Amino acid sequence: MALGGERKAGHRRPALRRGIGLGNITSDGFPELIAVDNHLGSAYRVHTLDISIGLPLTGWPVAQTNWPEGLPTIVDVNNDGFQGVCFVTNGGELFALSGDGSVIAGYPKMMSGPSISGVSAGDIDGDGFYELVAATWDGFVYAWDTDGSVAADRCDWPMRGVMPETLASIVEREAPA
Ligand SMILES: [Ca+2]
Ligand SMILES: [Ca+2]
Ligand SMILES: [Ca+2]
Repeated sequence: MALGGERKAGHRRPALRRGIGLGNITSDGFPELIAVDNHLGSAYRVHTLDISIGLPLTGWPVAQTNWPEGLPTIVDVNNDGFQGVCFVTNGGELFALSGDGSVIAGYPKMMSGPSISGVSAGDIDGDGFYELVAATWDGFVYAWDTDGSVAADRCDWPMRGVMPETLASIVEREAPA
């Protein structure tokens, strides 16, 4: 699997140690794997891998100024029918990227300090729209409204507690030949 880049002596293993997300951010019927990558002393990136062809989507990986941290969450925050890639950074940002790698309008959201929590998505106030939730090192928990409507037939994907190796084996088994 090419996702996550090469491993260099003295560097932490990038990307997959922080977990990966799974979602169809292009709505072509085939899911992408999404991972954040924060090499020490190197580029900070967010990756996608289209598992139908085994290649990154056009426009990816997306470079970041700050370290992307925590697990990415894949959810349609602007209700255009396409899932977006949501993640936090050690610069106190919460980003939402569209399938072409561009930043979705209204993002990033800013927090008071670095965040390594990852992002959770859920309808925490029961209004039928997702909220995004993240926490900071300095002890705050943030929640933002989104325009993404919650529906029974949707399958947004906040990955939690799944070992990357386990998911990789599932994807390998299920991917089209
Ligand atoms: Ca896709
Ligand atoms: Ca969207
Ligand atoms: Ca809500």
